[in-house]
Amino acid sequence: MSAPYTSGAMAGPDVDVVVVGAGFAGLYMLYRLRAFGFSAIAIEAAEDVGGTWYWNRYPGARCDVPSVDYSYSFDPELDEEWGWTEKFATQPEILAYINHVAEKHDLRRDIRFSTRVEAATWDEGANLWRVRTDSGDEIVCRYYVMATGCLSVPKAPEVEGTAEFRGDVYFTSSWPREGVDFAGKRVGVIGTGSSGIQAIPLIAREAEALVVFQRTPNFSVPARNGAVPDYLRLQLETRRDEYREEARWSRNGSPRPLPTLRVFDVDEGERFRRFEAGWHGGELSSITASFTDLMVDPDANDAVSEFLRDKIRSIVDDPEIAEALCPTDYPFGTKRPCLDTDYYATYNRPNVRLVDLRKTPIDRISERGIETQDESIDLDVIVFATGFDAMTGALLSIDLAGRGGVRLADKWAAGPVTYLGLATAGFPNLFMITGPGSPSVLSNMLVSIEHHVEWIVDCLDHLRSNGFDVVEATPTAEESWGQHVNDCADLTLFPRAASWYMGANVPGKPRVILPYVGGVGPYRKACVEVVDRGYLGFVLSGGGRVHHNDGIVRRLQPDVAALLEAREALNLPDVAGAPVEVVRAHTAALAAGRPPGPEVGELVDGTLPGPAGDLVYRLFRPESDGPHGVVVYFHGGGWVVGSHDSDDPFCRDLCARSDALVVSVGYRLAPEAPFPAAVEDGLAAVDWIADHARELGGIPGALAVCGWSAGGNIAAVVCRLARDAGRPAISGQVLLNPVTDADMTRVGYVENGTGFILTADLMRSFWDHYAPVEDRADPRASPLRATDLGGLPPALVVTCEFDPLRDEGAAYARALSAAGVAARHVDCRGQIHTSVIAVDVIRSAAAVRAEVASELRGFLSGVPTAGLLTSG
Ligand code: N01
Repeated sequence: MSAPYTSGAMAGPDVDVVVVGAGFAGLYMLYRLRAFGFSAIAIEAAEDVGGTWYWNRYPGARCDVPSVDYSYSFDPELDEEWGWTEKFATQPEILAYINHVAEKHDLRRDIRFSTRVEAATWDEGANLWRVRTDSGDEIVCRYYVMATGCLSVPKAPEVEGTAEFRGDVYFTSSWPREGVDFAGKRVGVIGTGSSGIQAIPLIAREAEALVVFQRTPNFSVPARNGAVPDYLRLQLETRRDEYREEARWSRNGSPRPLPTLRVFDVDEGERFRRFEAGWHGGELSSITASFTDLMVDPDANDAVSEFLRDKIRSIVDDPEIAEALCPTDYPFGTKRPCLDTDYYATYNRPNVRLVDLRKTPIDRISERGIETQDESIDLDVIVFATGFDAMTGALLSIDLAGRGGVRLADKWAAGPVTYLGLATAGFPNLFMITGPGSPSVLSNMLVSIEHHVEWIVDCLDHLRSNGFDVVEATPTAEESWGQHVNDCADLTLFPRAASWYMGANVPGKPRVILPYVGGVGPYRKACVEVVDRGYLGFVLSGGGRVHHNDGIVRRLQPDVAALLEAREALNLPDVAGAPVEVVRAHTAALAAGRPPGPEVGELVDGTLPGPAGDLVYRLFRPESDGPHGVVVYFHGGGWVVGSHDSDDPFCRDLCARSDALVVSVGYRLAPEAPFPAAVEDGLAAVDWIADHARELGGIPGALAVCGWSAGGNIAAVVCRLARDAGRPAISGQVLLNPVTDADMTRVGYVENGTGFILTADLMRSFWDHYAPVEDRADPRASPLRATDLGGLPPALVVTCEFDPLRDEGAAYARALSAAGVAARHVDCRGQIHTSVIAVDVIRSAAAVRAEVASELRGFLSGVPTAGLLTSG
């Protein structure tokens, strides 16, 4: 071990870095620290290396990520000298591999085995960590790294009476080294997660009788284990470096082709064929990645869940047992699915019995066995496969005190708060490997471990070379990262399950999403960006200097970011300033591929008289019986592009959600029909629709207007014109990202003028087509310039954070309020100009779509919820 480096602190540390844990993470951490000239000690509770693979020795224990992927990539020689005997290696083989690595790199000499870290305290005066072990030692270090694993602290079994049982009790999470002989024994297994599902078939083969106590059935797919298949072996043999690099940027840490189709893009036959291929694929990703939307769309998930339930029914002979084994109360994939060998078929054995704890819960364990509400089951052995206090258990099992003596357990009382899953504010120089808020358990752990180790050591190296010795995440950075982690999860079905991913398996544990669901590649990109932007979100200090680089690395909603990235990859032409035909053709081409939006009761196209000829409209009728309130809708497109059907998906969505008749009006477009043609058409349309409400199926008098972008401008202006004309009566206005002013110098334009689809240049060209400069101050063009906004219908104004029009929309909401109009303003965090209308593309805007619909319902029923000027 080299001597600790110091940068002027008074009393030096014993060692640069203390690493807790000597599993895959701790070992690589030691190796890497040494390679960079840092002194380090690893402290490990077990007698030897291996971490989770040291303890989890139960029969059937294997990794269910192919071992070719679930192996270190940092040392290319390892791939040459170590040959995996199976696609999914057994626990002994994985442990042998870990031992091989420890020996090859002489890592044991810096590990204190059979020692447990009990507490660690940040010494603010010295800028050092004081780490206390169960042997009474204190080790003083500059940096402190928790390589403690995500699934290393078993959760309490929560079954009364275990101590009274006269037979043997085992936990899959800490299996005896010498193994267990089940021959001639009556065995009970509690738990059917990955551990149970791996152990049950093997115990069944040995035991005289096996009773499985199942609380929640799990989805499992055949592992089809065997020799390492060519498709994996050849990757390492022929293109190792590329393959390893692809893993680092992949979705889950194992590079596989990504799907492009959604479940309902294909017919039933093709759907079945793809699910079937997934079932036979022999990897979890074969099924989870059979379509793009399994983890986001409940209907898509239902389809695969039912397919898998049918598989269970086809394997298990007894229909009642099969049904009990079928998961029904959570979406597939939201509780960790398993790969198995003969799991379901095991229930066809005469010596195996399933007890469904949902029907007959366990009362207690007695000296003879397990007592359920219905019976006493005599047993010789009880195996607990009941899982772990995942992701936070190990971190909180150590008494950690940071700045000001604040305890990590107190800081995390409502759930873990981290920056990138690597650091947490108030705990300087503390790093977590694969901590909560990083992809960790949703990824191939080896890829995530290597990523974190390398990031941390690079960070320490950066500090050292720049004369710093303290690094700490800022509260803003970690709060916004937490927001991003939740935003990602909220786009998926994960929050719907009572899973350990959500902390739900441990009584009293806060229910929050623990891993980052946004994917390994996108996560790595964020980490790279943080470094490239000068350790954004961190304070670096030392040698009398402080580098305070507060900031937020991910502000866009994840689906918005993905959309923008996809557009960038398409290298679309910039149409700002192009001839209108080009802009129209471009817009129509982009619209052609979008999802259609929900089903509605009926679509009717018609015409209505406008001031200069007929105007085309499209009516969207709800499925429910009418008559309905009426919403007159004005499409967007800068007064230049679009038509009565150009916002079809949004109109359908609005109709379905609000249960209102939506009439989308095609008004005249500029430059052929410049200002004020569009607003004149708008007023005429509203007037005609109000007069013909009954024929259209509407409720006379129940009429609101809604418009997006330039359509929002028309809706706003029409309300004023109607007020002045004394007709028609409009009961509410919903203005979505409205154009309200020709002034393009507001901050929104400066901040969001490029890169977010609607650009400042495009908006400028729209204004140039629509209205000559001298007309733009006219309140019929710029309603914000009106001095008489009183007496207008109640309003909901929606703006988006990354929209050039954001500030003029907000200003209009304020102006309405100031004029005494009941106006509510909702600003959508992380959204762009097109988000609200991008139905089924920007799912994160579904909440605001629901809010719009609910506001319209209120307007139409005469009970507006508008009243306060608020930001949401
Ligand atoms: O634990 P689990 P695990 N009474 O939490 C049940 C990884 N891993 O050790 O769902 C009755 O998944 C509990 O029921 P419920 C992998 O990431 C990987 O199996 O809470 N039952 C559940 O059925 C995995 O997800 C590999 O209702 C009780 C089971 O016990 C993670 O580790 C292998 C109960 C616990 O399942 C954890 O897996 C093994 C009670 N009081 C593990 N308490 C591979 O790579 C809990 N249960 C293959």
